[in-house]
Amino acid sequence: MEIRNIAIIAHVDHGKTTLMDALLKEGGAFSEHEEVATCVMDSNDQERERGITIYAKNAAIEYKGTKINLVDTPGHADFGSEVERVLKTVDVTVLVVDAYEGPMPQTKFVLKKSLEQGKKVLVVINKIDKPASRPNWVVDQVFDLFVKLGATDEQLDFPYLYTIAREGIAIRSLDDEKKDITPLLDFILEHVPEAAQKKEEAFRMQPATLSYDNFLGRIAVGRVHEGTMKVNQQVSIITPEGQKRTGKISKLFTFSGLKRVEVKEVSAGDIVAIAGISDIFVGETISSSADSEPLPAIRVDPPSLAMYFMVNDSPFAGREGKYVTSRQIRDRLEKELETNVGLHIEFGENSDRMKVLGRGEMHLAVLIETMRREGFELQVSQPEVVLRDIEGVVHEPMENVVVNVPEEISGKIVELLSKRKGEMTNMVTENGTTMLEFVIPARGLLGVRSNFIILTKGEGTMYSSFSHMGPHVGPIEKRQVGSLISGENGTTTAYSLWKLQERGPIFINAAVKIYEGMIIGEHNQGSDLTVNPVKGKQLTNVRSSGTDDAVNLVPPLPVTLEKALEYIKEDEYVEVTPSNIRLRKRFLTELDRKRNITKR
Ligand SMILES: Nc1nc2c(ncn2[C@@H]2O[C@H](COP(=O)(O)OP(=O)(O)OP(=O)(O)O)[C@@H](O)[C@H]2O)c(=O)[nH]1
Ligand SMILES: [Mg+2]
Repeated sequence: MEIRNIAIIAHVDHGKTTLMDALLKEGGAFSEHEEVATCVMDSNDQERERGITIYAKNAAIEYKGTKINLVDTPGHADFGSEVERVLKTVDVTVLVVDAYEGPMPQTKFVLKKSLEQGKKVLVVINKIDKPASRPNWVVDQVFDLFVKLGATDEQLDFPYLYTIAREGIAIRSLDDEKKDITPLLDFILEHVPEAAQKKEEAFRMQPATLSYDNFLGRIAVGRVHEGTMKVNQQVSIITPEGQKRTGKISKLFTFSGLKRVEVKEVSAGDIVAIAGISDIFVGETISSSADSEPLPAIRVDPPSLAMYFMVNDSPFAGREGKYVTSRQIRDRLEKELETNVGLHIEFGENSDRMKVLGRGEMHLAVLIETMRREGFELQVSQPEVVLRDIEGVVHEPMENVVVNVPEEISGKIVELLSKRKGEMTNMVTENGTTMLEFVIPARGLLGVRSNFIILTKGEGTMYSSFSHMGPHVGPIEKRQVGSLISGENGTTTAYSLWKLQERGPIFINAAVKIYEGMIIGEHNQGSDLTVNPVKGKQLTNVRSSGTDDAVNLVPPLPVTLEKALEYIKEDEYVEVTPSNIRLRKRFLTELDRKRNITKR
């Protein structure tokens, strides 16, 4: 059967996974009466909860006698290198762009990667049902972006169509009848070349992503570039540098609908999954002949953010987690390294502390959350941007940021980002909404999101994506508030929290067990303050009015994992257990903190 291979790429939320739903439905991936959830490809728990795609995933449909391999990719910037890798497995990318928002930072990032790899790009303008949609304007913007990114004349001549992915509708021109998704499928058949089926040559396949299966072990997913391969065959594995080893293939799969289907043989052109090679890694070449040339290396972006994972040593250590020792944490991280390609770990000498390096806050937060759900308990330090020495000069990652906010608060946002060494590169106001573009050190963005949400009262959007490595810009002021720190062990009382809440937002409820050195809230005076949240109301303190004894507690500010990671300073830790996220000072007593002030 003829095969076509495409990847769907876009900025976060522009509708890739929803479009996959529509294609899968039309392509017969579900039986007639099957109840299908939305965004079925987002099958991981955290993907469903966060409403975003984290891992690139494969699926395949059949349309008019042709097999179409589809790869859904994540739009969030932290998972951008995943996109870059899977592009190697397809011939054409489908760039989805929101019909109102137009190109956003990650649109630029993924388009750039596609163009650099010489891919043909088809453009889908999605969400044309949005009342404020402006599809023609978006097409123009996309064209300008192609030009800016140095597209070839051939790439510039990109075909496009319009969709309402959520309703399963595609149309070639805006006044076409809105019927179904088939115009998109025909469009794909028309513009995506048949995958070359070079079956006579020696077998070569290059893993682009890895997954882990309890029964099968490590599974490599990638495209067969040439030749054919049968189960149980001996193969050579060749590293990009040309080193060789041997292995045996135990199982072979191709994709059909959402499923992996076991097959006896695979051949060139198809995207397949291979089990049996326990030490296989992304970018290596699996070949039937030891004499084969390795396929061109796949670049894996170096990590940009680091934090320490530590054994929990708070006074509450070991109470809530199932796995708490450094051995257990270490083993778990080693297992993670097998498949989490963008992750690096420096195990170091001190076995209670491991430096974990990833692609961004979300990348590391997803890992911590996964571990916590598995029963792990640990403690993590403030995330720090990874600096790099380039020709003797310290460089740091710079990000492109695009902000959309109500016009009247744009000034405040400019102030916020400028203070963090952001440079404004563009500002456009239209219909009361201001779009601001900045180039800003990634360091400056750490912790900015919660400020942004407060300033905009949730009415703005802010997206960022890696731009380049630039010379270090010097110190950046972080948060201007200090922490309210408990000076006592005990149980919080409503009365004391009520007294404390005028000093800043409180993170915890009444009747919660706390320890000395635990952070219970923010101090709005900009400095750390040790307080007593366990004090009860003194019985002798009789009120003259004698009436109202009830205290009015403001509900505590919920501390999620991401919020906690954004919040902490260099002398603070996040304590993560299956049931709680706590914030704490590194040094628990006030005396120790004073003594160690210079050691930070
Ligand atoms: N109005 C409208 N909303 C849509 C349309 N297509 C998708 N959406 C909505 O847009 C949101 C994001 O859709 P997703 O398909 O998850 O976006 P995505 O590109 O896969 O996002 P990431 O995987 O996080 O990068 C969802 O709430 C969808 O329901 C559309 O055609 N019209
Ligand atoms: Mg998605």
